[in-house]
Amino acid sequence: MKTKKIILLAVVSIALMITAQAQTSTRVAPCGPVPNENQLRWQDMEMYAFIHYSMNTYTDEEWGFGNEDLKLFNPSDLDCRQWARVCKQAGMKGIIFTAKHHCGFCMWPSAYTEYSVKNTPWKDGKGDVVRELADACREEGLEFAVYLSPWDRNHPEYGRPAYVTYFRNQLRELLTQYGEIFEVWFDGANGGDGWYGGANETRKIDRTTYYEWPETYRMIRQLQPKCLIWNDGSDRGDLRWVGTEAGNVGETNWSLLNKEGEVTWPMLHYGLENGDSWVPGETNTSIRPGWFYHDAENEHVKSLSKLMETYYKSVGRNSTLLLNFPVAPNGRIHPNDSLRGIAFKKMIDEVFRHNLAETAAITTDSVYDGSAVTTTIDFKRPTSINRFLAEEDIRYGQRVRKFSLEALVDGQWLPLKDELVGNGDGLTTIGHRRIICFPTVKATKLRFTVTDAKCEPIIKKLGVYLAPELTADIPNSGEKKSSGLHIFFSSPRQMMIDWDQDQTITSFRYLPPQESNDGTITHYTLWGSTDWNHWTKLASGEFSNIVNNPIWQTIKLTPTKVRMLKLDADRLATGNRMGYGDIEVITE
Ligand code: FUL
Repeated sequence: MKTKKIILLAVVSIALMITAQAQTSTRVAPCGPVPNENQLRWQDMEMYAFIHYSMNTYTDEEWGFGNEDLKLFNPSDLDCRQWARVCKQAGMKGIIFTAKHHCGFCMWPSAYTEYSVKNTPWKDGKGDVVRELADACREEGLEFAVYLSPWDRNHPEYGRPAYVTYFRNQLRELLTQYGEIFEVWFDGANGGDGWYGGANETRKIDRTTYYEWPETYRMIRQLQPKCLIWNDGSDRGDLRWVGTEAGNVGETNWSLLNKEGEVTWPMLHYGLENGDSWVPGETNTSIRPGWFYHDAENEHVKSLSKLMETYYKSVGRNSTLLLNFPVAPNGRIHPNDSLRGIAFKKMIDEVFRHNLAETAAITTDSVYDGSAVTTTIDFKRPTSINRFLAEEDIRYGQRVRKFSLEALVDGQWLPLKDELVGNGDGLTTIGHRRIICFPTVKATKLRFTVTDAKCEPIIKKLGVYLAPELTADIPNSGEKKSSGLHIFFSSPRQMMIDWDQDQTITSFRYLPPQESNDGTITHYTLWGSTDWNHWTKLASGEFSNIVNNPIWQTIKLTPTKVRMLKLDADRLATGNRMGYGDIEVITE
């Protein structure tokens, strides 16, 4: 009999298709290029934040010209701890900060230029945003990293050799004065024109030679041996851009490139199946349309469903997700962004909380015969599922080229495909993690077959999940009392409100939906918090007679200081999703 039963103790982190030879990990031979220690650690971070904050925040621009007035930088309420807390709550493991963007303005008091925070009114020139953020990250247990733009539209010497020395001097400051740096980000953008110390002209550089990267790389390796280099210009770094800022890498995503030679767009987006070097893709995108904050985008923060799609198309495709949170002119992350980020993390946790494969019976072909190996997950009874997850042990290389997925529904095997992929079934490559989304099926069994691999596959984890339906985005609340509140639904039965500053609240008022009873809350619990971590129950009870008489309901409270509120709909009149006509919060 070809199929042999293997009992899996816990599917989470169990190597499934390992032959006798592979079972002693020390004897497993790598298959092609493999990640180094730094790349392995980085891949496990999975999600980390970008923070874009600079002069552009005050000029409402995406790229500064390099002559922006230093007086513009004077935030009233700059709070790096708030940034770090928000990022942590949003599931980010670290922060990459724009220490210097293309305008050349330095967010730290560099000794090599006058164009920095030291000549601004903020803290009378005594401030250092890089220091404050590095400290805040450490307090929150986050890693810290810097974006240092090679293109500098302020510097008079840009385009000439003296600037390259200046750039390295700045990098040395950042790598020696702010503790451990997990990544350096060297943006390749260069529009040519700039202020350049008053020359106000166009300067062209040869991006393959001008910055003399090999010398800079040597310095980074020496000063910060654990630091990863991201560089989308010329010399290959440790990581690669995925060729788009939209938030997706190719569904086929090899973590390989060639050491030498040109990197074309398809190579960035899909990697190179037979590349000679391990250069994994990092997917970078912003939580709102721009990288920098613009008032006009406050209602265009990405929806929860868009963020989840981004997660599946980055972390779920063997990449990491670098998600940008812009800082507003007051020096804080806007509540619309923080609410969405936090709801995003909550949703990821919810989707992956219950691995249905853990309680299923799993059988697998005991030996890879060179062509295919099948694992069958038997749920024993019809079970609703819509997500499949597989992880290779990438320490031994990225091996799987192609697989198939079939569900046994009503006695028939149905082929499944990745619904987020337009062309083909999307069942190609696995790498660190591959997540396949498909419409909910009620399956008794699921069959996962590796149909093509470079070497014997080493799968270290399998998961099957039922993701909840996503909530609708914030309805436009028009002229209602709630229109001034930052409201977000973090689940169909939970509403969150964030003020981003302490409020002493005395009552909470709820108007049920006026058109029907659908979504009307009959029983509630109201929670308050000042830090997203600790929630205090403020009240719970029923909205009496709300179905027959759908009028404003008032919850009276002893005056309490909160920054955010959470309203749980413990029971609804009808329907599965809480609704409201209006909300009002009375503060002191
Ligand atoms: C781009 C830059 O030009 C943008 O301003 C932003 O920093 C983004 C992350 O990279 O290439």
